[in-house]
Amino acid sequence: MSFKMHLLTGRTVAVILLVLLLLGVLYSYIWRHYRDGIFGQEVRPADGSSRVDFTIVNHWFHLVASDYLEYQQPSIVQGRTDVVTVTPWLAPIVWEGTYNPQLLDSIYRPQNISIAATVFAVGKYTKFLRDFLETAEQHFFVGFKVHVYVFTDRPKEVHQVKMAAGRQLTVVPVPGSNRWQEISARRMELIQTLIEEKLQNHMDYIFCLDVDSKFHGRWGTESLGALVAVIHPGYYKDDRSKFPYERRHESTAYVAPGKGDFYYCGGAFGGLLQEVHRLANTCRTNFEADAKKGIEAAWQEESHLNRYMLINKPTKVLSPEYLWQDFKPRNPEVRIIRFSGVIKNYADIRPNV
Ligand code: 5GW
Ligand code: MN
Repeated sequence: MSFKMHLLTGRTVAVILLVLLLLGVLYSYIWRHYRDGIFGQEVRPADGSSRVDFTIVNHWFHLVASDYLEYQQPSIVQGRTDVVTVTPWLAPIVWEGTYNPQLLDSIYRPQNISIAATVFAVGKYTKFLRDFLETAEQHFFVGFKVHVYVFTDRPKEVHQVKMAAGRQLTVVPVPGSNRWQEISARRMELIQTLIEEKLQNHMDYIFCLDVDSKFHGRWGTESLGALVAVIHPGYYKDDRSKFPYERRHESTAYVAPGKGDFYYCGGAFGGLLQEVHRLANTCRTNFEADAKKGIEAAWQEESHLNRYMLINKPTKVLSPEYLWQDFKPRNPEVRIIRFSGVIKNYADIRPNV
């Protein structure tokens, strides 16, 4: 009896020791990551001095500027007065003249950030790819690591575009469809799975863009944020009662009268991977819940996006400079058009539904 007890105790002690050892390994592993993530990794000057210049932390919380860059003094009393440059929840609204591109690039370049972009070209929409891709080379995060993902049912029609070093393109084959509802619903789902299966741990930011558009001016580091939305060019001077939100209670995209900040466009949004993943997942779930009840929101995923952004406030808002429409004359407060939807012949490109 006592011998048996002794044996049991011995084995128990061994198990406890093993568990403690495993916990120790786990603890030090977690702690190392936690410490680097929270307190950062100290970076000392190359001259061997003991001075700590800065610490690399989770990059989106900490902006490190170069000591050597000279730039114009920012003013605290003068700036643009013809437009609003901050939301009531204190997110910047990005307009030309509110930021210094050289300063921003010098902050983000050492962080070696990478940006994914998704674009869908299903059916005849492949004809927009060439201009989209070529102008992206000229204006979209020039000098940064960019990975463009083209989702298409016609991979053979993807134009070979010469891309600069550090930039690449991946074609993802998807089934074709004649129903816009299906293409639209799948967009969010494909973005979600792309983040889960391909981008997690490889990319920092993602932007999801319409293909029927071209870049005309810089779209760069000034657009970075956790959750980024673009103001729709068609409604930015309108009263919220005129916004084309989904107005039926039965829809999960419903926005009540008297609510709403801005009307955002479905043709461009982005942010940190984690944030866009959450957005895509939420919009897709709601889209599917609506579909089960036979409801299609007024402007499909754009309606769901607007509902999402009403509750989950974007941390950065891009002005209509970031998605204009070619058929619209440029308004004076829009000093530069950076990205714009081309004029399209609907009968020519859209499937007959
Ligand atoms: C769009 C409308 C009706 C039927 C089909 C489509 C469609 C959209 C399509 O056949 N193929 C396709 O790739 N799309 C993708 O969805 C494109 O990336 C397109 O830019 C995006 C949104 O559709 P748009 O650009 O026609 O919508 P608007 O509101 O910008 O005119
Ligand atoms: Mn479009």
